[in-house]
Amino acid sequence: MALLDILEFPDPRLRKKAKRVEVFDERIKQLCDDMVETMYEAPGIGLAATQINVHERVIVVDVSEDQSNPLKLINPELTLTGEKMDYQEGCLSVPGFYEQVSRYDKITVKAFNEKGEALEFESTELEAICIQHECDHLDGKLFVDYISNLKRTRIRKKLDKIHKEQARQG
Ligand code: GNR
Ligand code: NI
Repeated sequence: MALLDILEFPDPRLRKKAKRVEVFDERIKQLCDDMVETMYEAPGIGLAATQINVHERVIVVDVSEDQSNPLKLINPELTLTGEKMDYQEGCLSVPGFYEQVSRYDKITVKAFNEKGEALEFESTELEAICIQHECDHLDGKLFVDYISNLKRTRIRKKLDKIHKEQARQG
């Protein structure tokens, strides 16, 4: 297993659209395992491959308290149902900033597991929010795209400054 570096906004690589996984092999299993380890270490409740600079349609999610049951979803496709609800979101790629985002509270998920087996299930509440957030990453979208230009610019400037300081310190 390995811990992977997480890209941070406004890194342009976070804007790339991920490609579908075509081959379910040992490499994909290893990628899923490394992503789960990286998510738990962060800690976060989800991670998309885009965030670790792998532009393939793979996400991992675990909203449980005890970090015992990671969902590994490949080529996920969502059907949005239910009603929209506001929730204060954060993102490992936008560290330290939290804003209200409106998402559907119920979704149907079609995906493949790391063995290439088809899955279909319903998801609600925080898990549904997280899966929508992760699927956005695969299309190059971030939660800050849903907030005002003013707020997004402020966040970008603050993170730019932090990144410059980090670069100076090495
Ligand atoms: O850890 C995370 N918490 C979170 C909280 C509210 C809505 C979405 C998330 S996902 C985030 C981890 C992350 O950045 N995944 O891409
Ligand atoms: Ni995120």
